[in-house]
Amino acid sequence: MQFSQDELLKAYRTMKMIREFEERIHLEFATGEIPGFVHLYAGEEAIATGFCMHLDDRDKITSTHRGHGHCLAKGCDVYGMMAEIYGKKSGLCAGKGGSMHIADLSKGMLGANGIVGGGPPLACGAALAAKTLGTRGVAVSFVGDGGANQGTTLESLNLAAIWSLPCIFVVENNGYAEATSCKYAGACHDFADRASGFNMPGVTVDGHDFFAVYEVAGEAIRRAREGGGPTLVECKVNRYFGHFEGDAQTYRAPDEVKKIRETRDCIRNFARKVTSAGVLDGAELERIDQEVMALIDDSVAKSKGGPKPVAADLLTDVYVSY
Ligand SMILES: Cc1ncc(C[n+]2csc(CCOP(=O)(O)OP(=O)(O)O)c2C)c(N)n1
Ligand SMILES: [Mg+2]
Repeated sequence: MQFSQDELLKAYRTMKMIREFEERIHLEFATGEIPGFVHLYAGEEAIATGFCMHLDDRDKITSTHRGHGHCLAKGCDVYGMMAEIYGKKSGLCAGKGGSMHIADLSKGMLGANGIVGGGPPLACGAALAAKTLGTRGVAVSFVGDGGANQGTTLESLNLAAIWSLPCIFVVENNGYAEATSCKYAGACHDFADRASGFNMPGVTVDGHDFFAVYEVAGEAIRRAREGGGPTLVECKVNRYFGHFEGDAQTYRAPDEVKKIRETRDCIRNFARKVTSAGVLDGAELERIDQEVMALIDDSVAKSKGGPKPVAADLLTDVYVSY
């Protein structure tokens, strides 16, 4: 294995943090205490983790409406995120954004995004800035299969190619855009095939396999940093929960998710691989599980008890001065 123990522990911790964060929000949302809409990333953890492990604070990411996993993997604070989702003043956006608008520019997290296909043009801008300033930074744009069919994404692929931008487009193809199958909605079923139309490399990877994602991500990010231009990566994956919390999911076979959880789960397969190779032992992973659960418990308790923004906060953070 090419990984140090610390790297493996970091990968496991990040995936576990995302999973438990989402499982907990699934339970808490049902109580009615969380305002607004929530879209959960559970099942797709290996993608955000495999990409963001190659990035640092000078690198930027853009996200989607299903953004919690991207935020956590890019280093956003768990307490700030949880409070934001609860609409509380201590949230990363002072409780004024909620689940779909979590951002932390200090971490290079340019924002979850309620506009499907809204991220790729922002990533082109971030990549153009990095190229112009010579920072060797890159921009990674996560986009869904539905978002990949938006004109904004196709225009961004073209722009990134003609300007040879350090930009990586990551299509998280979870098979559905809301309730619509991507087989129904798309003329082309393998998004990576589109890359040749934009004269850039296109790669397909199993989005449940952390090790495979990490390798593909590393190659694309290295190429971008070295001035080799953009890459389109398609990750085939499945989401464990509905499109949004409350979705009855009548468009899915009843045991569709159960089978995937049993056989293709990214965290379970990661744990099996590293323990059977003898590089980590089960006790180390259990210690991380407990640490993650304690952090999430505490962040939920603090978020529930925290103050909400007041009316006077309404007109702050509206304009930015440079
Ligand atoms: C421009 C725009 N059109 C439509 C919507 C409504 N909408 C929200 S999520 C979604 C589906 C997105 O599917 P996909 O990109 O595959 O992401 P996933 O939910 O599967 O992660 C749609 C159509 C929107 N938010 N923005
Ligand atoms: Mg989708």
